[in-house]
This record gives sequence, C-alpha cells and structure tokens, in this order.
Amino acid sequence: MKILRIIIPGIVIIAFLTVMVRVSADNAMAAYAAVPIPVMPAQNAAAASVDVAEVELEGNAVIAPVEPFVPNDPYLDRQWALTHIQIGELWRTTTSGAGILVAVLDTGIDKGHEDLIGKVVAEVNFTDSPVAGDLYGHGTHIAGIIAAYSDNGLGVVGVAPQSLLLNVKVAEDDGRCETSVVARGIIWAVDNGAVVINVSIEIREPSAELEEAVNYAWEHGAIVIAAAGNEGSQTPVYPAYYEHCIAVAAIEPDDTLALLSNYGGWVDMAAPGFDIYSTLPGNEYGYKTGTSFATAYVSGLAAILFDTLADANGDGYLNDEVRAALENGCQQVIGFEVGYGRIDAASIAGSCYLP
Ligand SMILES: [Ca+2]
Ligand SMILES: [Ca+2]
Ligand SMILES: [Ca+2]
Repeated sequence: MKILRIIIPGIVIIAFLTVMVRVSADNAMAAYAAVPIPVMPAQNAAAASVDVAEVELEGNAVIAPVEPFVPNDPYLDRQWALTHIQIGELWRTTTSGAGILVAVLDTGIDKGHEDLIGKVVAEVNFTDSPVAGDLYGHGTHIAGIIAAYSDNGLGVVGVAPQSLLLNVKVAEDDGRCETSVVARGIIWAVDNGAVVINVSIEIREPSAELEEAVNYAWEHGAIVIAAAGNEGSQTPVYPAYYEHCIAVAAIEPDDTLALLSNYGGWVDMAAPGFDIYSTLPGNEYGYKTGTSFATAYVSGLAAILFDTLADANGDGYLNDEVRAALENGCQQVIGFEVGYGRIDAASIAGSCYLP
C-alpha cells in the first residue's frame, strides 16, 4: 500500500494522494490581485478584432459588436484557469465534449451535487468504503473541473460541460490508495466505455500491473491522464511516467511552475493547478492546489477533442489524434522544463481542423 501524506505547517491540509492544499479566500484573492485576469479576455479580444476588420471593410459603418459567449454561472469569475488556457476558443467551435465518457479514478464523486447532477452514468467502488460517493472532497472537485454544467446559473463551468462521467472509486475515504486497485480501476473504466481516464493519483514505486493497465487503455483507444506529483522534484511518479500516460504538471496564473509541482523531461505538459475553484460534496465549492487539478484540465480538453477530431490515420481510434493535438497545441513555457509546455485551447483550435 502506498500512502502519501504531506503536512505543510500553517496551511489547512486535506492530505492525499497528490497533495491538496486548501487556501483561504483571502489568499486566493491576493493571488488574483497580483495577476488580474478578466473574464474571457480571449473571446473579447477576438470579438474586438472582428469588429475592426468589419469596420474597415464597410467604410467605417457602425457595426453592432459581436457578443462573446459568457456563461451565466456565478463563480465563473473565480475560474482564472479557463481564461488562462483560452478555453473559449474551443467552446466556440465544438460541442464541448457531448456524450464523451470521462472516468474519474479518485475518492468518489458526489453525483447529487447541483452542478453535476445527471453527469455520473455509472459508478463502481473498489474500496472498503460503504459508499461510492465522495466523503473526502477530492474526486468531486476533479469532476467539476472536467464536466460541471455550463450556463445553468449555478456554480462553476467545466472544461467540457457536455461530457459525462464514470465514478471509479479507487481511493479510500481517508485518501489512501492501493496500486493494484488503481490498475483494476483503469481496466474497468476502459471496459465501461471511458475514452479519457483521469488519474489524479501519484504512486512512488513502479508497478508492472499498473503499466499494463495503462497500455490496455491505450490499445483500446483510451488515454490515461495522470498527475505528475507534488514533490517539487524531477523524480518520476506512476502511472504518470509511463509512455502511454500523459503526465501533467501544475502552473500558477503567471505561467510559472507551482512550487509543489514535479517537472522534468518525463512530464508531458503543464496546466493550471493553483487556487483552482470547483465543486465539493454537499453543493459546496472551494479552492484547491496541486497537480491533481491540473490533470483535470487536460482531461477536459481531451474530452472536447474526442468529440471533435477525426480518425486521421484510420486505425479505428482517436486517442492518437487527441494526444497529438494536445501536444502540438501546447505553448512554450519559460523557466522550467516540461515536455511540450502549457496547454492552450487557442493553439489547439489553430492547429487542428475543427469542424
Ligand atoms: Ca455550472
Ligand atoms: Ca508519460
Ligand atoms: Ca487514429
């Protein structure tokens, strides 16, 4: 059994697989004050440039401004990460992951949460817990980042608001987790139709059983996306390290590496993982920090791409095209090493044919 428990003095810890640090609202607001990020600037900028072009074409005629789509969810302005990865560029051109099945291997999901209700189409409990739901508050947060409803006047907005979830409970109610259970969870997810498998879990020791499960997913057209780990080092963790798994590091709003995030050439890409606002059990919401949450952003993007891309090489699966689109759509980062860089929806939209 692999147990990871890190205590940072002075901060409320919800110790876990990958460390979750719950920051106070004041800290969160301080972070925003340091890097002010308006809601959906990319969409506004795009709309503004269209206006200018049309004005020039039509001889300074007065053109009504193009209204960017801004969902009505009340906490959207706390979700700096969505603006940062320019997700609006993909929301405008795709159906946002409609019907794509994303498996969340975690502490369970509160499937009755107001912003997730109806999202969990199947669930399984591999743990000793009497319930498949989330008594710990990690899996529900991941689920909201990926799939929370958009424009429903409630809560937050998921990266792929039309995607659906498999609740694969592999971590106990105190956050502990066994390697072989994670491996079994991956196989269950594949066999039950998931094409994106979010594993916000880090295991310190390699495991042949775990690597075989990751390979099984890849060979069946799915992608495992996993946290790069929260030790602030280059030391690999699993399953992230495996070839057919996308390893995700965490960045802060200024595109620097989050202090706790692992990094290095073995890490495939980086995504927002600092002061991430999402759903918590019992119709609650809150901030969390760590590579767990960065992983969920990549999973959301993958869900959109599974819904959007074509099987260009005709091998019968989309996971190879989706992975290539994620990698090719990364923006370079400066100051730390992470394989392809930081995920960016605008770059993906620009480099893929999106019908
Ligand atoms: Ca919502
Ligand atoms: Ca990898
Ligand atoms: Ca293919």
